[in-house]
Amino acid sequence: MKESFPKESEDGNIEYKLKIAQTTKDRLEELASQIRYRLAEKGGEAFYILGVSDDGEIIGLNDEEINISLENIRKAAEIAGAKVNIIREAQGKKGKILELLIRRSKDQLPIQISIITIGQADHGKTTTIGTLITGELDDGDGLIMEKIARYKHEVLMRRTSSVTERIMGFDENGNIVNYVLPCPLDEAQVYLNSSKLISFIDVGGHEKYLKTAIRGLLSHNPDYAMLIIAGNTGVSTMTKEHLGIALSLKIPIFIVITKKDITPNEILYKNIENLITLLKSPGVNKIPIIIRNIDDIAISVRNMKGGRITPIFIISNKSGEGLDLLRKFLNLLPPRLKWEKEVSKPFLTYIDEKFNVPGVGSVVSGLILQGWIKVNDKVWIGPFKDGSFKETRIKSIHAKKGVYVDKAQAGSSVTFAITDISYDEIEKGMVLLGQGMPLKAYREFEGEVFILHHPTTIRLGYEAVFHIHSIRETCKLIWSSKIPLRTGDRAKIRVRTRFHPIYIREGDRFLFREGRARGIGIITKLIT
Ligand SMILES: Nc1nc2c(ncn2[C@@H]2O[C@H](COP(=O)(O)OP(=O)(O)OP(=O)(O)O)[C@@H](O)[C@H]2O)c(=O)[nH]1
Ligand SMILES: [Mg+2]
Repeated sequence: MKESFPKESEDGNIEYKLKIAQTTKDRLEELASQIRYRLAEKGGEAFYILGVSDDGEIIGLNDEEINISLENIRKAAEIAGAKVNIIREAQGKKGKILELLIRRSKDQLPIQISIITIGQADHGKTTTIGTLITGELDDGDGLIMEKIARYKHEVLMRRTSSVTERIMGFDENGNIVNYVLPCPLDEAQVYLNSSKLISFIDVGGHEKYLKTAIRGLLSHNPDYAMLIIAGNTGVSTMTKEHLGIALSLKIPIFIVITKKDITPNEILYKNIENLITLLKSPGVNKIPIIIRNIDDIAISVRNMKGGRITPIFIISNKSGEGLDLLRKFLNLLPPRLKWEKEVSKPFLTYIDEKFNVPGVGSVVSGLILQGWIKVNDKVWIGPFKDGSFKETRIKSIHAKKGVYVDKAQAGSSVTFAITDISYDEIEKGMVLLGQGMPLKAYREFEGEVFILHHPTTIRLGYEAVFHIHSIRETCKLIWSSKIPLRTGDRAKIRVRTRFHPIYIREGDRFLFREGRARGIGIITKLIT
């Protein structure tokens, strides 16, 4: 093992153990409660390394010591309701080192990770998600995308236009649940049989669907972004556009290069070289690693949350080459966002889709950002044009297709059937609020902005569409600490919504766009 381990820290997600020799029942209980604590802290998974001392020294154990330690850690994990997976074996000074992943078992809520898939149209986003979740291969001519596309027009046009979520499940041993089901797309079965769920959010890469893609990025709070680049085409305008947005939202990225089967080697290498230059450039400042084996994966997953390490996978959806490493990586990828502390806050969900379901009525969906909710709870919906909110009731909660639940909490993407409101009254960007949330909408706010790109200059009176969660609202610049604003500028600004009051909080991120202009920022003050 070439890399050395950093010193163990209380809040890190790696635990070092030199060895766990013959143990008493009490010692096992103690180890089990430590595992339980680590799992609760880390969202259901933790890495353990056997054969390494507390301060990170790689010592190694002989076969007998390794076997006893492994057996003991397995027993303790079982007491804690978890399973041990061996990630890899390596050699230390005096013997073996074992790297382990301990994962909560499936009788508890699954560990959830959401990954937004970004990149230029036609580079293979939908196809890559499709081969990962079905285990089948593509024919290079749209086979897989046709299978998993959400709408008929998407199949006809060969282009994703919606924001679609698809789930891939791993069981406690790291096997892919989708592959053993009669139908790998059966979300209910995947949900019920998995210990860890990866939700892929697929967006359209065509420029025409950029605003939908931005809504996907802002309203789904993804843990990571998977940037897809076709090997034969390389980095394009929309690749840079999507990458820029993910970077400004501080979402860690990994890259999948597709179409290896139809790309001559010299073109592939040239395109990868250009990509690496882009990733290392000052504005991007990443550390790319081309993934060749399990060692590269083990190093990457331990550092993914930091956001600088950027793994690059090279695959073919047609021959299947490289997909196995990508699956292993996904199995080991840790959740990044901590939802635990949001659960105790009052309930809040931004509506990002609305439906009118015959026999059911108004149905809305969104990611629960705060709190928890149960069936029959009273909530408020709004704001309406006059800034008011209306009382409604949760009739039912849908966790994933076909799975009804009694309650749901922060971090889950769900669908609610609600009463006393018609489909036409509901708008995307409205919120559902629980007891304890202020029933107040705003027309003005202050924020700190960074201008990513503007072809000329921005002056007072400038108008652009602001995206905040699933809100999309034209706002006007009414004050700025710096006038005019140009590409690369940072400033304090005050804006006013043009048409509707909106529900916002201090600390919410916004992104604005108008033609080719882009800016990103954070709300610092709400103005009444
Ligand atoms: N030969 C080959 N073809 C691929 C591969 N991956 C995807 N394709 C093909 O590339 C085309 C585009 O794939 P999609 O998955 O629809 O691309 P997309 O990025 O989702 O495109 P948009 O939805 O428009 O943004 C399809 O015809 C796929 O069959 C691959 O690895 N090898
Ligand atoms: Mg697509």
